[in-house]
Amino acid sequence: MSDGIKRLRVMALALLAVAAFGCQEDSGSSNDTDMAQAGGAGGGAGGAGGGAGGGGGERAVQGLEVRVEGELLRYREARLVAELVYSDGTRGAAEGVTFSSSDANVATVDAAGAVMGVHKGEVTFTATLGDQSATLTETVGCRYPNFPNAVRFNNAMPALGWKGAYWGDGSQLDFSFESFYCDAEWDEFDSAIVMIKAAWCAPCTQYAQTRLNPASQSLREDGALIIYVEAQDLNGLPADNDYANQHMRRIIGDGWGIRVGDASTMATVPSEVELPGYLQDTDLVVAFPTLLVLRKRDMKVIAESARTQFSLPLEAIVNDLEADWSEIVPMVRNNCGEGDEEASEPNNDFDQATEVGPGEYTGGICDAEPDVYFVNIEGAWTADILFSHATGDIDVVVLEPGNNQPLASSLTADDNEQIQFSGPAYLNIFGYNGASAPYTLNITAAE
Ligand SMILES: [Ca+2]
Ligand SMILES: [Ca+2]
Ligand SMILES: [Ca+2]
Repeated sequence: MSDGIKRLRVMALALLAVAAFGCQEDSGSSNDTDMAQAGGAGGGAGGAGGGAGGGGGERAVQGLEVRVEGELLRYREARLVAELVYSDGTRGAAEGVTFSSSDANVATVDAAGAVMGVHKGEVTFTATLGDQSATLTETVGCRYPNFPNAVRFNNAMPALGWKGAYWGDGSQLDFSFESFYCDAEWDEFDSAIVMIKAAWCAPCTQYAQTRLNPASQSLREDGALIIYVEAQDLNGLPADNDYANQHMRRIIGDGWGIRVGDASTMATVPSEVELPGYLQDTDLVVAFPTLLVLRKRDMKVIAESARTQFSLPLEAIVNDLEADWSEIVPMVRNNCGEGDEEASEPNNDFDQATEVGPGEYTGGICDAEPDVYFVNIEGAWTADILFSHATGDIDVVVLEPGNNQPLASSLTADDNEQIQFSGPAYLNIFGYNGASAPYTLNITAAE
């Protein structure tokens, strides 16, 4: 396992291929084509119909018919097509038809007949042309989007579920992504934030305590459901729902959000199959914590923490679910003064690390890159990073090459961070979400 602080590996991550934003619309695009063709044909036929209506032809209009093209499903588009039926049994396109829906909470329809499923239920559409009208009663269903058998960026989240999940207040529920996507009871949310964590992981505890839980009510108001997934217990073994509940209660009390354990993960579509450990085994999870943001309308993973060297800017993401979050480059407002940047720049990765021993060093996080120091001390040592949180929130971790899971971390939202470690190690100092500030690094060796 390796870290959520993949954020630090700026260079390596910049090379990650960005998944192409393929537009695999389901029924919508093919219906667009159908409509374009129907519309084209309709131009000619409509002319003929107009002639008939005008009394110039032999056929008389007998009625109007309306049908739906495509499946009526929640969050998907379908199309209403209206045709005139003539006394001789022929049909022709109807021009200038107006459409309406009996219940916009079940499905909406626009002037061109484009239907959007809103909720499961029954709805009646009416097509009107002059004194002709036709109705069609249909049922809107819900079908979870197609998904790969893994968690992948820009793909729909696998349809997982948990029986006996917990809310922060200790009450229980059966939760599934399918229900979240399909059922009106989850209407208050248009996104979900999934934090995949481990009880043994100190950065996870710090992130839950100092970042996510304090922001939970604000994120909720922005329509985001928070789901804490406890992947492993203190011994590194898969944790179940009960363990997740107990552990989260210990670290964030009754903080708002759902708590589940990865040992209790199930596949809920199409059938219920136990999938213990599914999330921690998925390739995308290379470190704890891993954060995912899911967009409800297509259940796609629109942001994930393994792609960025910085923590996900959750507020910004859940407030702009249609934006491209594939490459998150935080806005850095340089808060360094002249001469604050240390002479050892560039020092942005392991290869460029500045070797240091006990002593005091001044520097600054002045851009989006970290400052990497190689602390060359055989015994125990302490690193204190002194700065003003009001100027910029600096965090620090100990990382080793080839392992994304921090060996030690200090990720608070206060002034100053402190790390204790033993033996030679790489210290990575960085700004949280693009923060910038000058700092003093004090390294002391144990007696
Ligand atoms: Ca620097
Ligand atoms: Ca640097
Ligand atoms: Ca900090």
